[in-house]
Amino acid sequence: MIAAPVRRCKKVFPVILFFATIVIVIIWRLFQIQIENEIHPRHIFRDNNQEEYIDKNGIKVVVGHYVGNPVHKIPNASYDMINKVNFNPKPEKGKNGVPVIVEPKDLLVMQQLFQINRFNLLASDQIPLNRSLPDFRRKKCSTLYKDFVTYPRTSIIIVFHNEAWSTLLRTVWSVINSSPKELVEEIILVDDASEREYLKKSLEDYIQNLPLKTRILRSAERIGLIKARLKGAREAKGEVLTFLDAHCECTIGWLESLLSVIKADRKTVVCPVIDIINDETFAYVKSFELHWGAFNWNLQFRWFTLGGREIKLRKNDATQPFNSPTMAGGLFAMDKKFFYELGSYDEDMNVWGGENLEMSFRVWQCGGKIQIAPCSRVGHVFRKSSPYSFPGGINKTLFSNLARVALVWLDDWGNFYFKFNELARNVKDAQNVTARKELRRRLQCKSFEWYLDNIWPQHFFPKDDRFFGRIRNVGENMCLIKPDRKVMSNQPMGLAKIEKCLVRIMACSGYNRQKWEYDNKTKELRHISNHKCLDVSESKKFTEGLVINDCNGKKSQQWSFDSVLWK
Ligand SMILES: [Mn+2]
Repeated sequence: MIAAPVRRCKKVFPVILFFATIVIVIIWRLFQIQIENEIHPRHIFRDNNQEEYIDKNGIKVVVGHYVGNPVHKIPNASYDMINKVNFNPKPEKGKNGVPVIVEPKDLLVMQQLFQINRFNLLASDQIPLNRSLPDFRRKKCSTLYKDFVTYPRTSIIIVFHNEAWSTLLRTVWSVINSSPKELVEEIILVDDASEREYLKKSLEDYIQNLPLKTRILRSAERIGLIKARLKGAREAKGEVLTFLDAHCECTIGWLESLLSVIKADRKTVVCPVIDIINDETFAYVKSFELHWGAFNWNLQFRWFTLGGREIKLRKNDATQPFNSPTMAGGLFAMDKKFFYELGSYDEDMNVWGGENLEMSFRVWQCGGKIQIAPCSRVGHVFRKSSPYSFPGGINKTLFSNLARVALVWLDDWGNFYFKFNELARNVKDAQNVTARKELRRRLQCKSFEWYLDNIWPQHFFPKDDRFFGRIRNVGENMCLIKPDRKVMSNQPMGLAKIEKCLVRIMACSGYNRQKWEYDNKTKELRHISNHKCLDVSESKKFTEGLVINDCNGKKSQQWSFDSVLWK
């Protein structure tokens, strides 16, 4: 009598087990997707005359520039308002990086003050200069660098222009609090013609009594970030130059980790992982780790998911520094002699913009390396909008800088860039790059083709033996268009479309499931694994009318490849 239920149970059990497994797999997958979304935020370029890249959380991705709004451009701000220091710290505010919550009665003042620096100045002014911060490093990081006293000493160079008192000095105090004093030769503040009263004598007096030797270099005229950094570098006594933005907070271990890389190889330029200081709450937020710096073919700096080789290396030891094709440019350390051997900065570049790419290409092509040290974490206030004044006009200045990068370092791909970027093309002939080309020749730097093939082979780039152009549907006379949406790896993903034929630059990944073969005779585009043909959907109301069908030889399945000269 007992046998029957047991038998039934025996039958049912595998079924239950099967469904349970499926449920577990689904949950695990959803969890993974969530993690992936966390570490691969989407980056969007703001093109309303901004020079900033912002991810889907509204976080600024580019660092290395500073605020500089003249009084008359700040709405409702009086001279007194912007020149007054309202720093009034309360011990508990912002402790351990927690967000500051502003009381309702202060909201109006908060909004007013926000305009000055485009971050929550009221919140910043409530946080002590030496607040504690979370340690987001991997556990192993704290066991490394025991021999730090043998590392080269550094000068820390911070360029500022009209920076707020509390953010500037919290940057300085975070250096003091989180760096071994044996490693800091000095802190150099370079004032790029600030107008604020409190940044004059008061600042001078304040820095006299700091535990680390700190001095200020002043520029009477606005010289821009590049020339201001050069001014700081010239005066620096340390063996290593470490550049920081003026609204950063360094965390424990940040400096040892950077300097150990330079000790091991003086030709490596090393960057910290850049965490996020929220511009509204001043919360210290952990940022993604699995990104490296790169660029797109408009020569805009971008973060991309790490290359496969780097991911594999990180599986063995996630505390090891990893290569990065380019750097964001705001925060990095570099051997001082190497900085000059390699031609410091292009002094004919103005203000800022493109100098990080110029230096990145130069470093890689001329025998150095760029790395990110994951045990070094520095927070940076990312703003949603920049009140940045751009002497000389953004278009002329930024695109002249980028044209210089392309002319000196990009070889054939420089022509590719100019072909698709009119603003840079317009200012190209006005550039005299003789001295920089001579530098490249003297240093016997490698070609840009070498850089593309070796440093960032995952990137899409045209080459003489590769097709570059439009893929046109013969039946419809429309072209295959990449999806606009970018998810996960910052590469286009989603439904492809057919649209009117324009030249577009396409990116691709290289996975097998994305591979198609083209039949020159039948003009069919066949999928490698399922052998079906790319076809245009019959209902043409559907703008995203691409389907795959059994191959039938109809015109809607015929595609022609129209080459476009890329250089
Ligand atoms: Mn900044």
